Amino acid sequence: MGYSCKSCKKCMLKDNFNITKDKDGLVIALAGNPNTGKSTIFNALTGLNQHTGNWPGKTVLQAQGTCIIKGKKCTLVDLPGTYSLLANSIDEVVARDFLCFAKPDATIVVTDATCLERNLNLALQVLEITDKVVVCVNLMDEAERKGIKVNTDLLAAELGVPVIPTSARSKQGLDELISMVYELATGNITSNPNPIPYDQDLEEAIQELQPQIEALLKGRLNSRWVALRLIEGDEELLEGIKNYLSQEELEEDRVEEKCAQ
Ligand SMILES: Nc1nc2c(ncn2[C@@H]2O[C@H](COP(=O)(O)OP(=O)(O)O)[C@@H](O)[C@H]2O)c(=O)[nH]1
Ligand SMILES: [Mg+2]
Repeated sequence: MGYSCKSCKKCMLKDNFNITKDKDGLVIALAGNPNTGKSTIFNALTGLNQHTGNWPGKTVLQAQGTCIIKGKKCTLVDLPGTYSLLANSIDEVVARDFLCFAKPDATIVVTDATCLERNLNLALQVLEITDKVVVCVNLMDEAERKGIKVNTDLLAAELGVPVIPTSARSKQGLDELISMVYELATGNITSNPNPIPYDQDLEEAIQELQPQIEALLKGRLNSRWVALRLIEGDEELLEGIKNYLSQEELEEDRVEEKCAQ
């Protein structure tokens, strides 16, 4: 058994999520509704460099793989397909916990161009957790066949994050997708998601809770999103905070250099 520190990202990913990452590598998550083409994109990008197993302690299939983007080794994680991140099912808990606690360097939300409205529900939920998101509008070939036009520039402006159209089965748009993911993951470009406004009562409750949450979590999770979950009475999230954020991590900044691995 090698030495494992609690506070470095590499050990955190290995111990809690069974994800292997190079010290200078990037971690990219793929989220999306079922049947949007997540696995097609994952396979196209990772080829044979992938392996499957289970998420630690869960009977949910885990797929991770690696690829090189602009010379950097990237670990891609194909999250379970979900319609929401409200922890209604074990799949949703797995996807939510990974986005929230593993903090991937970027997340691709794969959507279906033929039924974008339904898919944007999940995209908006991911955007409440992290701003490092590229929305991939996949199945553009199917949309075209059905006479559906998607204005991806307008969608990007509305969401405040990059939007890339793809037809993953024929690998169209995948170069643009990974290029954008790389720029976002390395901080060369920044996104600016527009916060979703709620009713006045809810906004007032959020304003009251958010500063207290921020003082406790010190930016480790999006405090507006945590406030919303607490108002909702999400016990699962409190469990997750207890499980994944060690006291040490809550009290001091992560010191990656300390880790001997
Ligand atoms: N026409 C078309 N089919 C696609 C595209 N991307 C994926 N598919 C197909 O859609 C189905 C679901 O894809 P899959 O990658 O398994 O979706 P997942 O459930 O999100 O992982 C498969 O039959 C794919 O071949 C695309 O861009 N165009
Ligand atoms: Mg799949």
